[in-house]
Amino acid sequence: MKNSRRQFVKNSALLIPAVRYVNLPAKEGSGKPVVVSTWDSGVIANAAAWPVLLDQGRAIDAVEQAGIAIENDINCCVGLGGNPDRDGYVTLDACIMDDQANCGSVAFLERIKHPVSVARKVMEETPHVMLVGIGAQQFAVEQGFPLEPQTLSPEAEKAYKKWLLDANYEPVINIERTQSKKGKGPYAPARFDDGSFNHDTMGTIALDGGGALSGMCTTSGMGFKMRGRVGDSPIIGSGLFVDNEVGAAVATGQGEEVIRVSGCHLVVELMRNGRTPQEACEQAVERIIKRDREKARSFQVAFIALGKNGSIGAFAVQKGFNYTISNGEIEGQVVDAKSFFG
Ligand code: SD4
Repeated sequence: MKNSRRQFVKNSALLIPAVRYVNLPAKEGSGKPVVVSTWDSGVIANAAAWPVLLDQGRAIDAVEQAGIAIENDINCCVGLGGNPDRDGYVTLDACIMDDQANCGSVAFLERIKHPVSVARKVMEETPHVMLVGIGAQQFAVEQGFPLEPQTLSPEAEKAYKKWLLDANYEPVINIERTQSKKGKGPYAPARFDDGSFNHDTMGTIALDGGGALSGMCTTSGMGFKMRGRVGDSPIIGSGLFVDNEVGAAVATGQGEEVIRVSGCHLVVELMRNGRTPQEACEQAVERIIKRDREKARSFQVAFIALGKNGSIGAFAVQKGFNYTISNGEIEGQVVDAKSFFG
């Protein structure tokens, strides 16, 4: 019985239609590449993406490089160095989308260093958009990604042990705390002295010289979350959306609040209806706040957006969100976003 089922599954797999990943040449664009990333740690992401664009590379390759760079940074909040869930496991979410609406995503992925690249493989090598959990891990290993040890980075371990002291389940993230910035680089430290995080997501959107837009989002998600919890970051339309006729947007902050309004799709649709990227980000944030203004005082959500013509917008619920721009005139410049409160 078991065997015949296995045979059935095997045969069905053969029936999966050929991969429908589309790879058309990008249309002629403004010729001026732009890359924008969330947060000041976007300096690391942009530094990896910008040379790809300068070299007349594709936006999709640039944003993937941005994700890889930040996932490599063990001191950052994103990737395997990130905070674990409340059971002590690091679980990662990521997605990627190109100018042809090709997209791929992974969620609840464990022990794989580069979820952004696995998401790209889902996009290019399968007929699907999203793989999760053990299935995503199995796919990653089949695609040649090494299975990393299930350990915490020393900083994450410190933070987890501290959290375990009272194990308070307070899923509120991204409210920026003011602490002297002791970071080594030009950007603020991803962790505070007590081991807690500033943020745990990196989103990058880019426009290449050929006029193609692409984006990616990668995260270890909310620190000390419930096991199995997935936020907005790997959900196309919530954490990221790209429409090459209009623009691209990526989100950070309390994922549940972004999902409720399909945040990034909303930003891009507002742009389609004539709003500038700045106005679109502001209106999407206002939509979130309108639902429950009092509750909105206790969480952070922020969007960045990039228009077809290279114009940039950003807006946040709370003060403290910043983002990083590279566009040929400025390279890796960190800008403070405007916010609804404060
Ligand atoms: C999530 N949006 O998992 C992510 C968290 C985040 O900076 O953006 N942190 O909900």
